[in-house]
Amino acid sequence: MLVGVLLPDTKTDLANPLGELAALAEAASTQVIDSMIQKRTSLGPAYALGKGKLAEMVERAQAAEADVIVFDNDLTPRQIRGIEKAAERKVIDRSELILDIFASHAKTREAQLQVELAQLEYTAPRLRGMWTHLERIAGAGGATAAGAVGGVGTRGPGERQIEIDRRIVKDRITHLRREIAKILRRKQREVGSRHDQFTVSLVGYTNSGKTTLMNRLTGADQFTADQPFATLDTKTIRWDLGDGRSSLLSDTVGFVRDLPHHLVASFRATLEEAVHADLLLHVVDISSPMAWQQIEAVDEVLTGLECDDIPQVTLLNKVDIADDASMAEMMACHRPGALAVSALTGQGMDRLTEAVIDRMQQNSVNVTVFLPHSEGKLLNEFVRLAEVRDRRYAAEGVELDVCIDRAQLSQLQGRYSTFRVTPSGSEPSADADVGDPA
Ligand SMILES: Nc1nc2c(ncn2[C@@H]2O[C@H](COP(=O)(O)OP(=O)(O)OP(=O)(O)O)[C@@H](O)[C@H]2O)c(=O)[nH]1
Ligand SMILES: [Mg+2]
Repeated sequence: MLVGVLLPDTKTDLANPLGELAALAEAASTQVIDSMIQKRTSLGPAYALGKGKLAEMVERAQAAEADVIVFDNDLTPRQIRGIEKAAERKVIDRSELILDIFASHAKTREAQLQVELAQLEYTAPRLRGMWTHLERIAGAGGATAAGAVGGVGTRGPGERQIEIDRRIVKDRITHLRREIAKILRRKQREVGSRHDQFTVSLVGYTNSGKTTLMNRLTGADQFTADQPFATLDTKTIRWDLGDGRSSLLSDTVGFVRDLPHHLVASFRATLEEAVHADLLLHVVDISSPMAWQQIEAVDEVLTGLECDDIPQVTLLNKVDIADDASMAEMMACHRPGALAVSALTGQGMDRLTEAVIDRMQQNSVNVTVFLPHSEGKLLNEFVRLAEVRDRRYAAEGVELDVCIDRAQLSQLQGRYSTFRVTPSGSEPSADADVGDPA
């Protein structure tokens, strides 16, 4: 059973306020049998809902034989406890539901570790609540958890159990943080090693069509589905832009409004590609009546990740099924350079490729290239296309410090595989002899 408290600042679709929650619940393999909403100015401290609505909810949950009640809001341990007691049913909040989907969709070790950390961090502060709850239930008739006699409301077995659990959770969190830090360092090295290539990252609200677009552009065959959080890992694939030019294209985990912040923090390694991209393609599902709010939710997460200053092209995806033309017009007005596309039909792909090449051309890099002496033709190309700032001759070849636009560097790399590129200012290669240009 779904329950939503509509607060004045809740950014939901008023025509279908629990639509997104229902999709999330389905992705968590539950079946929705009833739903209700209440408008309030704030969440009640004890039950979130008002007394009358709470009674109605309990009655409906019992009549429908709901196993679990899912709130669209994030609740405090006290609220969860209060509602569980009143309804005699398990209650979970929005963040727990999202964490649950992530946990069930996580396939790689990286994703699994990250979800586990986010789950433990979200649960840890709630442990006391959980145990006092169990202890109270036990005290009401059943045996106590450890079979021991509880003190007069203090330091009962539940209390001791909380301490043990806290320590276990704390140790596990420390271990997970260490493992994830290792993954992050590996990722940073990996992403750093691509400094000479133009990198584009798909970002956007979950289910907006990022993976479908990646498949369309690169010919990949990544899993797509009409459900939230189908993708939880980052995949980076070479994208052929024509004329020998190419860039790297990354697809990553989607965002949702009010994403639990522990989750974003733990998925930092997965988002590494996006954070260091030269260009972000912000994929928007323009057929959704919530497109505008979804853009804002994505921008918010990007700001939190400190990548709001990376150049962005907004892609108004799913134009093939968008029936509200005024929405697309409004978007195009507020997001200059926005392109209408359809990952499904292929509409707008040419203009998208052009826009990316345009960006590449505006983006020069300072690099050092090492050319074997046999590549006289390539040397001429660099002299013609790049600004050569220094050259050093060595026994095997010549080293050039150049400023060149990414598109051209990418094209040369596509045509000649024989030269080495390093960022300017890094260690010069051992055999390069600094001397006068001949
Ligand atoms: N009609 C239409 N459907 C699309 C288009 N692009 C994607 N879809 C559908 O939208 C659904 C979601 O697509 P995905 O590519 O999985 O979306 P995503 O952004 O990768 O989603 P997550 O990985 O779950 O965050 C799928 O059912 C796609 O077939 C489009 O241009 N038009
Ligand atoms: Mg996807």
